[in-house]
Amino acid sequence: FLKSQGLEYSVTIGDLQIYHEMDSIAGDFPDLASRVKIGHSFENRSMYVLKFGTAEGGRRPAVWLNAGIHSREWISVATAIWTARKIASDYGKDPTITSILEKMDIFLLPVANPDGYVYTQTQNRLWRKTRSINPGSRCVGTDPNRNWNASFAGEGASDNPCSEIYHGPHANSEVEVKSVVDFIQEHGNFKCFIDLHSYSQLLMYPYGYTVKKAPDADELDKVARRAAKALASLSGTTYQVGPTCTTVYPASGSSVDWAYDNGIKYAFTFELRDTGHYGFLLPANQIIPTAEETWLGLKTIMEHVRDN
Ligand code: ING
Ligand code: ZN
Repeated sequence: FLKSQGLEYSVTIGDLQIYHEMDSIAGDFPDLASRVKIGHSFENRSMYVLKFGTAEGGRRPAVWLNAGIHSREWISVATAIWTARKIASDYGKDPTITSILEKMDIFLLPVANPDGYVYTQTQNRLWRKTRSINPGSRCVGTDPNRNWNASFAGEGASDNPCSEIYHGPHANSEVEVKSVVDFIQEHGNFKCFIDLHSYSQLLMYPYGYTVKKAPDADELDKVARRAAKALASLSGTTYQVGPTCTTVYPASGSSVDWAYDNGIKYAFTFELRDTGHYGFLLPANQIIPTAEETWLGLKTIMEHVRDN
């Protein structure tokens, strides 16, 4: 997928090349990684997560890494799949990720919106939403980051199916969202939920649906600032840190607000590179640099989760 030093984005061969890379990681690290099907998309594509874990059975405390919920944000998907191989190959070598995996499992969903992702590669590079049909409208798709059961249909979401931030007919109407919700609830021991988006270089925590301060805002702010500092240490990329609502804009029905309100305290959103020069069309030669710096931020957060 990330060809010769990552100088190209994937060209889709068949349907989702990235699923082959997930298989390949699971095959290369059979004692650590496995590919798990958590459901399917509206157009019936499989939804796969990579599970990283060192314990036999049981439900260890777990981290959910989510990417590609908005299909045009390709750097999110690319960063996620790079991160997957990094986790697997650094286990047993890098003491930080090794100690994280001695206590916790990591579940990584690189393509949370597979139909949209394929559509951006074949029809419309800037498609954001799912590809579900809206009865009574010619417009297609729901914003999967407005569809979660967290102040659903509140501020910063639209009831117009033609809007880029259409919340959908009801919470969890999108099968892609419902699949993640069911998996996380069934598991019952997630401590951390991180959603990767682009672009703007922001690191945010709840809430998006209200300007009210989250009960854990002070702790989350401290962790996020430490993570942003670690991220910047690699090559100077600066991130702004704060609650979603006031750092970017009000938005209801988001994944991280749902996670937070359902007991997953460490809920963060990264808005990856850049700040708008290339925007969603970030050149491929920035994939590896983005993934490498983001990894330092992710590790900082997961270390904190490990110790708390
Ligand atoms: N930004 C996010 C969006 O869904 C966001 C911002 C983050 C909203 C977290 C709510 C919660 O609009 C992008 N670029 O998608
Ligand atoms: Zn997004």
